[in-house]
Amino acid sequence: SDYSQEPPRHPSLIINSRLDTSIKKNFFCKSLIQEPFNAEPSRSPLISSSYVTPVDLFYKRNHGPVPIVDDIERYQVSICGLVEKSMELSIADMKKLPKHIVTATLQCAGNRRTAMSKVKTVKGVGWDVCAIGNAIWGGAKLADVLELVGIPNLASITPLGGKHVEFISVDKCKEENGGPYKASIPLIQATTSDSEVILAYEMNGEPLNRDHGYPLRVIVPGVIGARSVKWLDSINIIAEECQGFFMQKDYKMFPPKINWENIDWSTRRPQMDFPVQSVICSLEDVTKVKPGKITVHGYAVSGGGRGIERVDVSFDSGKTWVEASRYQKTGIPYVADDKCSDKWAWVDIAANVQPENVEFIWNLRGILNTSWHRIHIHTEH
Ligand code: MTE
Ligand code: MO
Repeated sequence: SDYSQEPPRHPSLIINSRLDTSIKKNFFCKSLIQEPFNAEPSRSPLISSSYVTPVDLFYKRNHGPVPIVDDIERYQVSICGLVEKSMELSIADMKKLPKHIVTATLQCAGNRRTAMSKVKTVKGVGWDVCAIGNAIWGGAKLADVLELVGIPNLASITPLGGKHVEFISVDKCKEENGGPYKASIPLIQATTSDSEVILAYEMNGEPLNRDHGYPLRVIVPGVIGARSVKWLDSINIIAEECQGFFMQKDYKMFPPKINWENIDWSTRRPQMDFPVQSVICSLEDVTKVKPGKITVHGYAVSGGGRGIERVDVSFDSGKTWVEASRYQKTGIPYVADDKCSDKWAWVDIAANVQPENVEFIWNLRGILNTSWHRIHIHTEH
């Protein structure tokens, strides 16, 4: 694996390396870094810059070197497997299909893993609370692309529990023994008339950049980031879900009693939708303030297209609560049928509650830490 041609990145990003932090300092020169680039913005800039996360500040989660697709004229995505006739589509072909724009939050399942690790060590890249971002994605609807290969855009007649759409990437990663990163979603999720799964070539109105999947990536709104495959190489229609590492041997939610000795991966299904999440971003874990009023800001988001109903904040460890007010910036695009397109974005409408303590949801891979976000505020006199 070659990390000598990684793209430039914003200097304010916090790099979450698998390396020990003491070693990390010596790896300042980027060409010396020999591992996947994983980085997140710091808390305040994430929420204060904009409702839409700027591309530069958007977290980056890679499992290998960022691939170089430099001959865009020759780049093609093949659509094969259980289809009437396989096809190859170029970016120009994708752009001939109606452009669908969706504002969607992408969140890594490992967001807030560092805090979970403090209960008991978990395996995985450590993340603070900013492995999440909200972008305006533009591209072709996967349903429209699948129609071209004879898959009807009529989910009502597709039997449940059926086929999957597998996304295979250009990049190579260690976990797949040097093979490509891949994942799948149920075919029915891609073909319902209201499906907003897209093959995106734009992020915030600009062509995707290399870190985020240039020239083409999948966006599966409401689902953990791991299923939104970047640098798409091919789409494969398969009878059952993808057997790749990240579907079968990773991103699954186990109860706290499961450890590396007794784990049986086949007993759980791959994690898809994200549960309800909210985080305070305007303050660090320990903050000193002057006596008086204090305003806290943060984000709230839920998966599966469920929005946020209410965000409560407590200043006495959960004895009493005040309801937070919600706001969102203007300028968010609306979809054709006049329905606000922010159901996949943060600051929405949902109904489940977050678990009180991280201990209850501790799991060996350290995924889905959606526990109450607690910070310590000390008053200085
Ligand atoms: N796609 C490919 N091809 N390779 C990857 O390493 N990482 C996944 C997903 N898609 C990954 C990928 C994970 S775990 C996440 S959280 C998101 O991409 C991160 O997307 P971002 O880097 O654009 O924020
Ligand atoms: Mo992720």
